[in-house]
Amino acid sequence: MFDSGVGGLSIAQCINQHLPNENLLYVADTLYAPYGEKSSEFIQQRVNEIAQWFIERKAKAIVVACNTATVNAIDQLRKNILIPVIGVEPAIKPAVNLSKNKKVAILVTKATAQNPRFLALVAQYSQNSDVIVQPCPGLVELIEQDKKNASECKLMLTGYLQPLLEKGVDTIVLGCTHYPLVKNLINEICGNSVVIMETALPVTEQLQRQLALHQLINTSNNLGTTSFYSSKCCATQQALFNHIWQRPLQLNSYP
Ligand code: DGN
Repeated sequence: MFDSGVGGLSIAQCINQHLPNENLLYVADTLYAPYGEKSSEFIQQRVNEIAQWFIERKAKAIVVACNTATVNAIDQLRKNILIPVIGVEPAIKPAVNLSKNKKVAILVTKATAQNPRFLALVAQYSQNSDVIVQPCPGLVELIEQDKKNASECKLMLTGYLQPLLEKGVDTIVLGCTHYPLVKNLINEICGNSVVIMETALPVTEQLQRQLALHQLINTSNNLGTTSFYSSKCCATQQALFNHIWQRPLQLNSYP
């Protein structure tokens, strides 16, 4: 599985919990982060390169643990490789179903907000509901700099969330895998009356279904390993990974 940075770790934790026997390889493409500010062509090139690296390591499935990479590159990736590819898609449908006043917001990166595939998905659910797309430029960068508890992060998030609260939004979808890492802050700003929706569990369940369908589930009782890689492997990255994973790990250099 991979992300442009540490965002996908929010999904890795869930996969580890539900599929503890599988071996996970996690790549953070931090050297090229944030993907949210890059062109579609550039993202596709990065995704192809990382997928190739996984295939060389005999991966049996790939999780694109990044909304930006999913909307920009998953279709071409699925055409090019034979193993199952699981992407992340914001939980708009469950959010619209859950919302009492049918006012839903989706927090995304700039690249996702401009992507036609994503906008088509939004349009699909906008008929009977008010679905507001809120890009959050700068937020991924702060999380990557380990500043999720800093006052500037709260200030930035308040700036993005306040207008949504004023519009009466009662359900917010986290449409970027980095954003669950600041979920506590989002909850604090929005209060208990707003429901926050993540995608880690649906992605994990989809991976589980795909592995079962292709008879790829590891049925041994041995606990799997998780290996972490970054295209910008350095002491700061190591500290960031340790902080988010909440226990010491060994960060390796990608490729
Ligand atoms: N974690 C990525 C996502 O889900 O879109 C965001 C990455 C980025 O590079 N902006």
